[in-house]
Amino acid sequence: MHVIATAGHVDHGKSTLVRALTGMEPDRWAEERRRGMTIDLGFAWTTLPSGRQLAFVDVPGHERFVPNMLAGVGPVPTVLFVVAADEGWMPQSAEHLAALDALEVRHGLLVVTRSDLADPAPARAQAGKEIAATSLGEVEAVAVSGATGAGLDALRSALDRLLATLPAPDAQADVRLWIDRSFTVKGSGSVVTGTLAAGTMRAGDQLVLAGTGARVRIRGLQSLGETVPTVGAVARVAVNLRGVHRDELGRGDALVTPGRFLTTDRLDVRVHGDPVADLPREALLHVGSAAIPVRIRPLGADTARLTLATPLPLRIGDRALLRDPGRHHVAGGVRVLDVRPPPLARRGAARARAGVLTGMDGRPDESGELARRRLVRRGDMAAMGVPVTAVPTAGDWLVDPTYLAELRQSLDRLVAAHAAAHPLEDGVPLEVVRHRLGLPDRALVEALVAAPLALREGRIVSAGDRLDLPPAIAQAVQQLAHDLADSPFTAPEAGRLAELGLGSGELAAAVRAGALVRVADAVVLLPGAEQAAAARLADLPQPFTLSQARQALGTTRRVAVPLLELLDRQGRTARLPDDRRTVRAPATNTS
Ligand SMILES: Nc1nc2c(ncn2[C@@H]2O[C@H](COP(=O)(O)OP(=O)(O)OP(=O)(O)O)[C@@H](O)[C@H]2O)c(=O)[nH]1
Ligand SMILES: [Mg+2]
Repeated sequence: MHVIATAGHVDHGKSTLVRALTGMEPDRWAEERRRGMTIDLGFAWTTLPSGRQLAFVDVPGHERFVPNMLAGVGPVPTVLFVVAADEGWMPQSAEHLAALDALEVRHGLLVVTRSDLADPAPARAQAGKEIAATSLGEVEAVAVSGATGAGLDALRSALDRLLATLPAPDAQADVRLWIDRSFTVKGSGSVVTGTLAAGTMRAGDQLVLAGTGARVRIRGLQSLGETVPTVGAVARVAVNLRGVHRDELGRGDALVTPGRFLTTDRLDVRVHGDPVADLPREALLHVGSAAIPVRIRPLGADTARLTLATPLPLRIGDRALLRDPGRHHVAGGVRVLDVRPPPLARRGAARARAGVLTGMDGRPDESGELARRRLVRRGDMAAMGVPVTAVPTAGDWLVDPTYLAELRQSLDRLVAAHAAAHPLEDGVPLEVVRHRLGLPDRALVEALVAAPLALREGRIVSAGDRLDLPPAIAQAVQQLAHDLADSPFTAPEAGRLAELGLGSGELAAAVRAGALVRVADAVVLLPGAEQAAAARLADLPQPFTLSQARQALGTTRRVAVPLLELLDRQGRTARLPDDRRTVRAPATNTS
């Protein structure tokens, strides 16, 4: 199925056209029919000659009802732009088009209606020119008469051609259904409707009502009047909900996949349109079916911080528009750059933030986001709209590699300073380190501990200091140290380990005690090997290949491959997209 929204000035024949195409009545209210004017959104659907189903969201053209119009087009990426032959381009033609442009709607058709009343050519020429200057670009135009039916077949064919060009929606996407209607059905309870732009909904699914965070369950689904078990985007859907009262539901709220969206009342955005300095301090933010009062704080020439009166489930890259309701003016299109921006409390923070925003374009950027945040939960990153490929350092914490290297250095210093200040204590308590490093989770501190540091009974110790190893193992390790004296990266082969009596249990004990470093399952080196390797690699021309690294370290692939991966994880080296690497931080404690 596809969904298309109408747009255009009042009385230009939008509803008449939808009626003629579908045989359904888009003006649902008695008052609308009495006044001959659309007030609120109307819904109708038809099957095109190709067999494609097409649903219409019919919007009002009167200037008083522009908010309703925006709730209709907000979630719908395709438009049927209507201009009457006998009136031509009018104020709400321009306002509707500005809104579509602000929302960056890219797909549509121009329909010149009422062409039985006047030559459609002038209206078509002007509207075509106006539309071509927007995100819609050049669109196909069809002249019709809703009164005589002339041109309707050509319009149906044009609609088929348009739908054939639309990008396929992502059926796996997280669901965010902006609610445009809610009502109660006797015996069934609460029902909401909306346009599903991406993803799939299934009866029985749990969703979250973004406004309250309440969990709700889909009791039943309808699409185009039929009860169905699942609906895939793009589609009109009616959702019968369990566990929620009608009063809690309304236009502008959204049903979202649990855990996959953050609601936010603070956004950093790029504004396309009026210069940011000329924007009013307060405006309405229209996004999806929502219209929320916002305060605007200019940051850069085209960036601003918005504070929303009500939080919304938004993601990086979302498009919205700012409207000055008093002036009937679309002030600008908005692209969301950040849904968890930092506070701007300190002097100079706003200017610094403007500088950061200059480099952001609303496209999800995993490494940039990680570098800016330094530390972020994987789930939060995904919920912000950034697909995650990085591997968590601990738990679900993602850590920026540069920051990770800094943390390791701080930890080294901290442990050394503590040992100097408290010579009789056995290492630093984990919690003290967590606090000093300002980390939110002990698991992160544990992940920082690498040889020659080790974790022992809740404290971080410098493993070289004390080896609580059974003498046999300690002796075997001594032998290994001797073996490795001249070529520290030629890890002992299985045969040599067996010879020394170092089975998997003994190796584990030695690793635990910090007497050995585990690089891979059966690959062990002496403490300090990572620092030493990083130091050697730093002498290579940067970046270097695996084979160059292997030669510099004087070892085999068996050791070099996992050792480099370990260095990557420790933030000592960074892997480039072409698989070459660079050394990141100056190696410390070179042994
Ligand atoms: N002669 C003629 N009249 C038309 C045609 N299309 C619409 N009309 C008339 O124009 C008037 C407005 O039509 P609507 O379809 O309600 O216009 P609309 O764009 O839906 O108006 P709003 O929803 O209020 O913005 C009605 O009286 C229609 O009968 C047409 O093709 N030819
Ligand atoms: Mg109408």
